[in-house]
Parts: sequence; C-alpha cells; structure tokens
Amino acid sequence: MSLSTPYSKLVLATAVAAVTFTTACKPKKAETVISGDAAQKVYVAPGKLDEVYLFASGGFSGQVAAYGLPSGRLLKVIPVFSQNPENGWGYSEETKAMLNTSHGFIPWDDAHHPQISKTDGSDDGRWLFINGNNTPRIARINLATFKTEEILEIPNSGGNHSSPYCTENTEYVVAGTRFSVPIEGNTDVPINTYKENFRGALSFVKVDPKEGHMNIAFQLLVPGVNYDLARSGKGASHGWMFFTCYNSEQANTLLEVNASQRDKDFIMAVNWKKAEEYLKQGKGKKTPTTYYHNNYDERTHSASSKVEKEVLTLDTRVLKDIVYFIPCPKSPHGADVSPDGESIVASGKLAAVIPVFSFKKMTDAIAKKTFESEFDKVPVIKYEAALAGEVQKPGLGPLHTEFDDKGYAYTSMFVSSEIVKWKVDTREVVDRIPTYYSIGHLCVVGGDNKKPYGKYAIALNKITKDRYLPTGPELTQSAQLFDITGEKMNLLLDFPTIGEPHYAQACPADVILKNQKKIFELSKNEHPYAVKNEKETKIVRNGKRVDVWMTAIRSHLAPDNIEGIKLGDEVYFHITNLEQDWDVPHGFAVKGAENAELLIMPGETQTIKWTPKSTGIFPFYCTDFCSALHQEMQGYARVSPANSTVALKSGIGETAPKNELAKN
Ligand SMILES: [Cu+2]
Repeated sequence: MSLSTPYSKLVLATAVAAVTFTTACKPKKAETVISGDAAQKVYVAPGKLDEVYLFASGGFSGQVAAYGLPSGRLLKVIPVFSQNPENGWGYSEETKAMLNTSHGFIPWDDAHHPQISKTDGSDDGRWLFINGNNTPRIARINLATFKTEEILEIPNSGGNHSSPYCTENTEYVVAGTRFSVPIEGNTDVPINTYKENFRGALSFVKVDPKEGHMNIAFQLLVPGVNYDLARSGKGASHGWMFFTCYNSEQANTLLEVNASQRDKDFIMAVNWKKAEEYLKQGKGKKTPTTYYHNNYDERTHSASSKVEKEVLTLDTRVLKDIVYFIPCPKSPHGADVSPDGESIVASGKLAAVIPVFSFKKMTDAIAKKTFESEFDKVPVIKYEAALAGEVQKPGLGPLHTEFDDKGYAYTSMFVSSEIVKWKVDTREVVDRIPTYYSIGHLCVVGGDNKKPYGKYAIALNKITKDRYLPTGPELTQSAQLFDITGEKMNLLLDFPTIGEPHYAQACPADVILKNQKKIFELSKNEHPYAVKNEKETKIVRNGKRVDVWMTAIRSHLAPDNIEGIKLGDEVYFHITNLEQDWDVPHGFAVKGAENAELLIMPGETQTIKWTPKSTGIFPFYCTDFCSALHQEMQGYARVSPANSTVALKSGIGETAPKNELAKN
C-alpha cells in the first residue's frame, strides 16, 4: 500500500489496520515529491534573518524550541519544566524555585501545546504559554527574554493535556484535565467507582494584561470524562470555549476498547462569560486544595514559590447553563475554530467525516432547547441542530485543523499520514499531500488567529523512518514545512527537532523582534548579591556558609584567587555579569560542582552552590567563549582541612591573597 492509495481503499481500513499502516507503509520515492524550486524557497542567505518564528514543544524533553522558518534552523532551546545544563536552569539557586510543586521539586515534565498570547484574536508576541502534562502546570515564557517567568501548578487535574489555550485577548489561558479524578472530599476511593466519584475540572487562569502574571480565577467542575484539546471562540463566538472529550463511556480500564463503544463522544461548549456572571453573583465556592505558584522576578533575577490553598469552583451540575455538549464522532481529539469564529471543526480520530458545527446554529439550538438528552446534568444538543455540514472523505484519522488567510482549512490525518486542504464555506476537499510519517498536530502560521498569516504549514510528525541518517533505535523527530500559497500544497523542507515536536505555533518574526530585550540594566539589578563594580566584590563566612560576591567581565573573574575555604563549607558563588552589551553572556563552572554551570546574561546575577568534597586547589572558569582571552578567564579556589588556620581571603592581581601554608 502506498500513500497514493485511493481514499476508497483507505476508508475500508480498520483502526487496527491503520496502526500497522503507520509503520508498514512508506512512499517508495519520497524525494520525488519535492518541486524544483523548494531549495530556493527555504534558503536564507548568510546574514539574512528568517521570516517566521516557530515555537515547538519539546514533548518529553519538557522544553520549548524556537526555530527560524523557512530555514528550519534551531535558534534556541528555552528551558521550561526540565532542568537544563546549557544555562543552569533549575540548577542555579535563583531558578530552583521555578520547579517546586506540591509534590516537591520536579525537574522534568512533558510539554505539549505552546500558545502565543493574543490581542484581538491575533498573536501579539508577548508571551508563550505551555503546559506541563504530568504534574499539571502552565508556564509563561517572556518572549522579550526567551525566559520562563512563571509556572503555575493546576490543582484538581490529572494530566494537564488540554492546555493552555488563550481567549481572544488573553483574558484567560484555559486548561482542561485529561484524566478525571476524585476531587472533593475523600479521594481515596476504589478506581471502579469512576462514575460516582470522578469529575473533570476546567481551569480558567486569569492573565494580568500588563505583566502577564497568572492566577486561577475559577475552575468549572464538569462531568467525569477525558478532556482533550480546546480552542477559544473568537469574533462571533468570543466568550465561549470548545473542548473535545472522549471516554463518554466513563470507563476506567482498557480504554482502547472500552472508550470506543459509542458512536459519538462530545464537544463541550463552555460559556465562560456566563461563568463570570455567576462568579459576580457570588456563586463560586471556595474549595480547599494545595498548589504552587512560582514567579521569576526580572529585577532580582530570582524566583520564589508561593503556596496557594484554595480555588473558586463552579459546579455545572448546579449552574446548568454554563456548559453544553454537542455529539461528535468518534474519539475526538480537538475542536478548532475558524478565523471568523463561526465554524467549529471537530476531529474524531476514528471518524470517517469531519463535522463542522455552526456557532449560530448551536446558540439557536440552546435558545430553543433542541436537546436530545442530558449527560451528567449537562444538556446534549441534537447533532443535526448544531451541524453546519460534514467534510466528506477527508482521509483517515483527522486530528487537528488550522486555517489560512484565504478561507481554507488544513487538517492533519494521523492514520493516512497526510495534510488535507478543504474550503471552510463549502467543506469541499481541494488538495491533499503526504507527510512522512504519522503527522500529529499541524501548524499554519497564525493558524488559530482571526487573521491568519498563512504562507506556510508545518507538519509535526511522529515517525521519521528512512528520512534521516539513523541514530540507533530512536530516530530523530521531525517537522516538515509546506508552501501553502498556491492551489496545491508543496513540500519544501524536512528538519529535525528536539524531543517530540508535539505542537507548535508560528508567527511572523516582526511580532517577536520588536520586543527583544538585549541586556539587563546593571543599574536596575536588585539581586541581593549583585555587585555593580569590581571594588564591591568580597567573600564572607557565616558559620559553614561562604558567600562569594563575584563579577565577570571580559576577560577576567573577580576575585580570581580565593583561599580559606574549608572542607565542610557550602560555598555560594554569586556572579554578576558586568557587561552591558548584547550577546555577551559569561559562564561559570568550578571543578567538582554537582550542578551544571551557569550562564549569566549581561547585567544579571546568578548563583551556583558548591560543596567541595576534598581539599586542594579547584580551578574555576568562564564557560561561554566571550573574547580572544576567554581561555584566560579563570581562577583558583583553595580548600583546606576543616580545622585549618588558613584565613579566608580573596582578591585579584595585586590584591590576590598571599596566605602562608597551613601549619598542621
Ligand atoms: Cu567569558
């Protein structure tokens, strides 16, 4: 079977056959689908900048990667939920607090869905939000600094997968739980009491419009099923969110079989404006829980953790006109909203059609109570009453849809490994192109905006058999770039990615470039151990704790000779980078330190903790090649026995310590 197999044969394949399809079939001559001018279209000449930023999740790496398009060049890995030895994230004393949770220090997670903050339904380039799946969290990255500034734990959730999605003006980032779990009262219950005791929670996280700070405004307690991807309404449907859910069978074991019984699961339509009204009327209930809220303060270059003790909840069994179900075939993965906000596209992974719902028809149906039933006290709208129409014969395994600027939708087909282009108003399929292989999400530049940029679609693939030089049992993960400016889609480029490029968002480079921060102003550095010039450097003992106020500037560290540290001491090197010039970080590493090295931006102060394990002379040095004399940017720390008489001294040049030998 080749990827050009006609649809009529493909549609006969069962889901089981489909799984084998992903590994058994590969195009014989994949390279021939590249058109002649593809190389020119992705060539970015030396010294020229890419046109688009692509932010892709690192999946199981817990990080985010920034790529330039159309070149596919990796620009930066932004550490988020996982420690990162490239710059000391999660190792430096200032950043450890960012990884605190109610389960303790969690230095690794699974990150899936980057989302650029929005103003009037378009990417504004200020922040990038991303979810931590395993220990439910949302992170906010500042796109002026490409640093993670905030991590908020999400309570009452199991698997923060359906997250984080911005509303039209980033009023909220919204997070749905993947696994329903027991929430209130006794949570130590038999697993097979799922139907009685398990519930879902949808979290609405308020975003401060100036600083971006996040707070959980409220949680909606919803029926116990599995929640999957979501999108906010926009334009006509602003004020609503659309989540897909699966496992409406409410099974708790062998979901592969037990959660595929029903023909249809649901889209949950959430009227969050209505929820806000109920909150104003005081109908929210304070529910005790524990979750961590970690903030990185750019003035002190330091993070702190706060423990939150309650959330406001609204129960949809009691307040019945906040949420509605729309039936949706079959094991739906995501609901995507067209640029005008009128069409809600559902992707049922096992469905043979793509249903497109009409926001207007849906609200009419709600007004007329055209319901077919209730599910856990939530009204279920009649399928036909909300349906605008179905995309017929789209392919196998529709998974995720994004939109361009010309009225077309692009749907990834996981099972038949292709992107299908169709017209939003007529729902007619107009083009299809293979992906290599097993595309999950796709991304169109600005593809979830009110005004998409279009031009490129990016496939985020799961499997890359035969596409790259092999690297042992695990091959590189990969994205593919398609030109979507013409009637026909054209493959331009494959490029390897870090981790799993689960989902990505892309926006024109200008949107990000205009905000770039080049240095941290030294004069505004409020870090408690900051020093503004070399004369202020010093070393202080307090019991067994030794603090070193150190500076780095091309091409020396001050002090560079330290004596009088004793075995059993804990040494804290606080290094301030005195440079005030773009792209001149310094690094710091000391022999035997358990932590990774630090990378310190111009004007910033960062701290590494070092507990020497033996006596002797320990070199330290700058780890970031910063000048012709970078190799000379070094120093020595002397560690003496615990009972030594060597005095604590430090200095540089003329002031370097001249201690005598210890007398024992
Ligand atoms: Cu250096």
